[in-house]
Amino acid sequence: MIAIYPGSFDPITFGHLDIIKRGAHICDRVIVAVLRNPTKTPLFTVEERLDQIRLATQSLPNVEVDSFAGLTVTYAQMRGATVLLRGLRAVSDFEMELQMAHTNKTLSTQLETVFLATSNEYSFLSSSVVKEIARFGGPIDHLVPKHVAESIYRCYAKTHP
Ligand code: COD
Repeated sequence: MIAIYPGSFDPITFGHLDIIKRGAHICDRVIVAVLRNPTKTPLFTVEERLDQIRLATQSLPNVEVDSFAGLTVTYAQMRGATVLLRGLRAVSDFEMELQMAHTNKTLSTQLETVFLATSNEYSFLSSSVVKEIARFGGPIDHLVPKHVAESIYRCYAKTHP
């Protein structure tokens, strides 16, 4: 069973990594897929995010990291994925995630969205929260891998030296 785990991952957090590890435990292969979204202004380029995720998942042999543009279902079909992995943190995620799952189901009946509930310790964690803390010089080492934390601080040092 091949699963695709699509997202922005700007940047990858321990919450994302928890979903990837648990997904890799129940699926034969997990493809972490970074959306190339020209309408957003991310902190990191797609290439930087790919490098960050590859380094963070290098010990997981059945995890692959890739990028895509366009519809998630089209990319999933192209890669032969039958599962679309998503993480759920709180009720606030649910409405949006359910809408996305229903939309994707109308686009492809072959692809099943599978939700993994967040691990308790990451239920508050998002890429935005990490960036917000880092922007004001707070600690983020417990929220993202070390190499990601270093890149975030480097970014903010450039914009707010
Ligand atoms: N614990 C558990 N899960 C988490 C945590 C955490 N702490 N943090 C994030 N997650 C989960 C999110 O809930 C999500 O499921 C996943 O990790 C990725 O999160 P993000 O924020 O990096 O990525 P999103 O949600 O912005 O990604 C959105 C997509 C890129 C998947 C979506 O916009 C998309 O599919 N776009 C392509 C166009 C398309 O196909 N549109 C039709 C579908 S609406």
